[in-house]
Amino acid sequence: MGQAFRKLFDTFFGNSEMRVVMLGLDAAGKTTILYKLHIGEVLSTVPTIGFNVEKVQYKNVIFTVWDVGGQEKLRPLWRHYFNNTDGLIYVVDSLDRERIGKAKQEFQAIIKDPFMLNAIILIFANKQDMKGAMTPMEVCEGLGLYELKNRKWHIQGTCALRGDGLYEGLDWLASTLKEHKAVGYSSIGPSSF
Ligand SMILES: Nc1nc2c(ncn2[C@@H]2O[C@H](COP(=O)(O)OP(=O)(O)O)[C@@H](O)[C@H]2O)c(=O)[nH]1
Ligand SMILES: [Mg+2]
Repeated sequence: MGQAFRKLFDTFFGNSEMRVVMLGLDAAGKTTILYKLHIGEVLSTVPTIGFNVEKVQYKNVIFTVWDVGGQEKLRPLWRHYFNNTDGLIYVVDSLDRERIGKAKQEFQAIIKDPFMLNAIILIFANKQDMKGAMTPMEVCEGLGLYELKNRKWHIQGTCALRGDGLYEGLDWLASTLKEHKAVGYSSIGPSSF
């Protein structure tokens, strides 16, 4: 599977730097996804600012990953990582109906951040292998995606353990980012906020 991802990244990302941030509540499946991609060594660090950040880089594509939720005072510090984000991947544990409200609250705060206004949004409705999991459509409703205006987003059901859906989701992300770059989307952003 790693080879397939590398080929995808080579095809779409070329040599321009791409920054992708992957977020979600703890236990959503982010670390599992990062390892499943097999695109490089996952570096895990706890910067002095106090939250665990995982990072993997494949050529010019940089993924940074951390848990959100329950640490409002840390939010301003995220900006350091949001800056110049091209793509946001938001991972949801589709089995966790109890915390879908919390997942929504965090998601809405993230995408409204001025530094995130340019980012296209890929949602992984993860753990689709589990009986009783919310469907991608239910996750869509749970996060309030239908209310989003002027944002490019896409939802993909996944099973990170098996790798199902990951390629399809990243394929959308990569091809949409390429389109965006081609039309110079960066004219809308924090400066006009
Ligand atoms: N059944 C199932 N379990 C998963 C899936 N993805 C992740 N997990 C499990 O969920 C737990 C949390 O995953 P992890 O990647 O550590 O979540 P993170 O906190 O978002 O990084 C682990 O026990 C994983 O094995 C999935 O698609 N299906
Ligand atoms: Mg993790």
